[in-house]
Parts: sequence; structure tokens; C-alpha cells
Amino acid sequence: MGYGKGIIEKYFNILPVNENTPVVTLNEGSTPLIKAENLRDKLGVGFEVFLKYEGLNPTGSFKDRGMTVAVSKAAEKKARAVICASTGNTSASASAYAAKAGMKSIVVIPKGAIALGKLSQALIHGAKVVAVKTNFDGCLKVVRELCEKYEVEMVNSLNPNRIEGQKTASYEITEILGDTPDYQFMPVGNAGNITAYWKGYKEINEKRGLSLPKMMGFQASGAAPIVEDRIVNKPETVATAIRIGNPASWRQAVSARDESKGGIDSVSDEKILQAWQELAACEGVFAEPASAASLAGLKLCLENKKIDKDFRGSVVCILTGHGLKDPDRAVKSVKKPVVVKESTEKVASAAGLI
Ligand code: AN7
Repeated sequence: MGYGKGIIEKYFNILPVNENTPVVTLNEGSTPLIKAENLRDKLGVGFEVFLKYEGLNPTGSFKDRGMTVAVSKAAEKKARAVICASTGNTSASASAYAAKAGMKSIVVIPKGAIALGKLSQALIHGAKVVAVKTNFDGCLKVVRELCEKYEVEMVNSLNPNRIEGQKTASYEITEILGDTPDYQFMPVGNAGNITAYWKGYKEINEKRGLSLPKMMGFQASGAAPIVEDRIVNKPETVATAIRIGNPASWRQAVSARDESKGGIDSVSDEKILQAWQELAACEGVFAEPASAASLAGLKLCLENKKIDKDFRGSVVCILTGHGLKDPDRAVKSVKKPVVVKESTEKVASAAGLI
């Protein structure tokens, strides 16, 4: 056909769809698995490091894998509206897929706490955007209550169709590597994605006998309920995507951690921003800050010797969202451009050519 395939077409047999499901797709998935050789050299490790760049999905995050399935199933049920609570990316994805399906979308976001790029997406796709004076956890509570009272389809990761769609990333990684990775590092917020990947890897293990990767999840230290084993009432982090104090899939994340003999730990904002700049400057990959929790986590495990730097194997870091979602953070975090008069000499001097 030559138009590229979305994940429903590519993985029809492992998803909860049938011939009667109207496929709502923006050709999500098939994102690159980038070999991070510069980082590998910088870290001085013996294993291969790969970056799964999920920021290259149609709306700029991994949510699209889940959303194509959730919105297609909503269309199959003839739902007229979808609703979600969001730290930003879910709202961007839900509003785009709802637009494609000709459905109404309602997104409930914490006021003043989502990155500008994500807000602009929800608005341009025509969602009804409601900003609530609370945090993500408060928004999710309201959305759950609304779903009990009104005829709207919830498309947060509590919707099992989201998990089904997102598990396809495990299949893609395994297809490209020709095997499952030894370790997978990823950020954890509401914990739907770690749940989805783990489901995918377990299916692959059952079907093909390939070994299970160790699942390594990372929360920001100001928003680390799973690590601290308590609800965090006022979660705080620069990585607004994962500013979540009471993850909906908490139990499933703990199972993924324990069954895989992996770990869930926290990384400071400073370490997240450092890793984020490193990804951009060393590998040419611009992810959003929350995504960099995966690399910050890998570095933490090397420091703690939780992972042997000389082991020969493969490590995948999931980069969940695109850096352009949050350009303010980049401009705030790095050196401002030099301003000079229009003069060849002045520009040459400012550019370090002379
Ligand atoms: C870039 O959009 O929760 O652990 O409402 O946007 O599956 O929640 C986003 C989460 C990681 C964490 N990286 O994934 C939302 C939302 C990015 C994200 C996560 C999110 P989960």
C-alpha cells in the first residue's frame, strides 16, 4: 500500500480488535530504536545501549499506541465522546484521535501544570479543555466520577485497550533486536506504560520462549510514591509528565518490578535534566524531560553497581515523548544565544571561528 501501517494493522492478531472495528489510526508506532554509541562510550560500558524514540509517534508520545486502540474500540461502541485526565500527553493524543474519529473529546488537566506544546495540541484538535485547580491525581478522580455518571468513554490507561495498544512497543523492540533486551529502563508516572511493556514481554516469552527483560522504572524524587510506598499528596518535579502522586496502575508496576527481578527507584530533577541535555547533545535526540528519567536511571544503576558495566548484553531506554513538547524548559536550561551586530567579524568571533 505504501502508506505505512498503524499498530492495529501491524499487530491485528494480538489486539482486541476484529473485522468490525473501525480503525482510527494516524499511523502510529514503528518508531526508531537508535543505537546510542556516543553515550555508550561516554558511560564506558560493555553493553549496547538503545533508545526507543517514542517521541516520533504522530502526536509526539507513546500514548498514541494505546489511543489508536482505545478510540477505535470507542468508535466500535458508537461512543460520542472520550474523556481523560492528563499531565499533557494523554490529552494531546486523545484529542487528535478523537478528531480523526469525528468524536468529541474532553480533557481534564491540572491548571498551570502541563507543558505548553501539549496544551496547544489539545486546543488545536478541538478538545473541550478543562483546567482544574488541583494536580493530576485530583483530575483523575474527577474523571472517574464523571465516567460513572455520564455516557463518556474513559481513555486513561485504566482503559485496558490502552494497555493492549502500548504493549506493541515490546514487540517492535524484540523484532528489531532479534531478541528481548536484558534490561529496559523507563520513566514511571501513572504506571500504565510499564504495565503494558511487561504484558508484551510476557506474551513474547510465552509464545517464543525468549527471556524476560529486567524492568527498571524511574520516578522523579519529588513524585516517587511507588519507591516510598506511600501516596504523595503534593508531587513536585520539573518533569511535569510524571508529576503523579497516586499512580492508577501502582499494583501492576510493583508486579512488573518483582516478577522481572528489576527495580523501581527515583532520580532527582537535577539528574533528569542532566541526562536530558546529554541525550540531546551526545546523541542528537531531543526528548522531553520526563523521558530522560530512563537514562538518569541507567546512570544511577551504574553508580550503585546495580548493573554491571562490563556485562555483554543489551539495554533499552524508552524515550517516551518529544522534546518540542516543552521548549520553555530547554530555553530556560541552556545558554541563551549570543546577540551581536550585523558584522561578519563579530559573528565569526561570537561563533568561535576566530
Ligand atoms: C512523556 O499524559 O500520565 O507511567 O496524562 O507523558 O504510563 O503514566 C503521561 C505520562 C512518561 C509516564 N513519559 O507514563 C498523561 C500522563 C511521558 C509521559 C509518562 C508520561 P505512565
